[in-house]
Amino acid sequence: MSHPNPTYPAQDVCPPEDLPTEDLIRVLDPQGNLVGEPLLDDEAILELHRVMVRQRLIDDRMLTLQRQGRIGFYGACVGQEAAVFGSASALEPTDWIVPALREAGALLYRGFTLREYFNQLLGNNADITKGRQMPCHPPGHDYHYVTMSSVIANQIPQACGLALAGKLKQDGRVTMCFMGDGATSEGDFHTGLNVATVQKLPVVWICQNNQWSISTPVGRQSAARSMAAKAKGYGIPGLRVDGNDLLAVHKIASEAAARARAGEGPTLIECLTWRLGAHTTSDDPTRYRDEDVTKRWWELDPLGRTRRYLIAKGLWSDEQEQAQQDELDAEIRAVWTEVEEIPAPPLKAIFEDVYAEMTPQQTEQWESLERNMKWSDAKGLVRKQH
Ligand SMILES: Cc1ncc(C[n+]2csc(CCOP(=O)(O)OP(=O)(O)O)c2C)c(N)n1
Ligand SMILES: [Mg+2]
Repeated sequence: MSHPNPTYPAQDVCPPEDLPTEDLIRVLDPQGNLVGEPLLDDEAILELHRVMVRQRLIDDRMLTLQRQGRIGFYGACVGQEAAVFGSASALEPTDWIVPALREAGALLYRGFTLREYFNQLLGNNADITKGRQMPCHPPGHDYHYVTMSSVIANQIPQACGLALAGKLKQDGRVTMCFMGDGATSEGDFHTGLNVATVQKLPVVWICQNNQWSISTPVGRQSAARSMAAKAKGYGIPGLRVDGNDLLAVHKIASEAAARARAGEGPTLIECLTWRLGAHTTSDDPTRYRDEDVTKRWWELDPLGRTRRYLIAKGLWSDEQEQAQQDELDAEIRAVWTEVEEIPAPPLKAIFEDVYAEMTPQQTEQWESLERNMKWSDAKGLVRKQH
């Protein structure tokens, strides 16, 4: 196969036609036929299908809004919905979720509202973090969801801390920690997996192997072709799941959560998938990868696979799908319209929530800033707030 950039030969990633067959766990084949026993009942599959479609529509809308300059930054999970929701749905609501980059949907799944999510994306005055956090990094304390950290892999040792606390308190909670394939090449990966295994912590490691770390293909950043194989060095189970198969991800993640809860220690699950979109809105994948491969991966889109299964079982139809998409899209647009009207936080908020009262230094800085803003305003230099 020809490749536009010879620095990245095609064999550094896995095209869909070369997917391994012997160690890839599936419940649904790419056509949506059952090849294993699902754990979920029909109602639960229909609900997760709705959640995945909603996430796709949110991503589509946010990507458009970013291109229109209405939000600053966005990272989508397009193509990885089965990996995110298949695993998040395997947990109890009080289990901890420690996300990597693309799992904000898991927080929405737990009840964080669209309004709260959009407020955070805008960093407006209704945003809990008052715009102090990067867009797309929602806070989820009330939902046992840790704010994602942009620093690759540093959530892995942190997850050990949560799991150790839970173990000491005997609270029966599981910690599910997400990471990308790129994160497995960081030192924190070793630190976290080693500690969790030695301490037999109740952790489920979910590695979404989307085969790219921004522009670096997986074969160029990891000598191991299988991320799950890395579990062997820690003496824990490592399982490789078709990451586009909702039913398989849910089943394997549920089994791992049950092991963790029973005190049997961590499991590493690799969800083999493909990043169908750009890394974030700051990226253009056409510059470094062969998008013909991406086109072929679209045929394995997890949403299409679940939908085909539901339709073949007589549980769903194209008409119901269209109606559901229209309804969800209308909700997304309506909430956005309301939230976009909320003004930015007052400038003084920069100095708040650090000390009970502003220090003399902060007061001085605030007065200086205020003077500067007045001067800029008089010169017509202040940008109108959204
Ligand atoms: C320690 C560190 N190094 C580099 C970066 C820049 N960076 C942000 S995302 C990313 C790639 C992450 O790849 P992966 O772990 O596979 O996750 P994916 O984006 O594919 O979901 C990199 C290198 C960072 N945020 N932190
Ligand atoms: Mg990756």
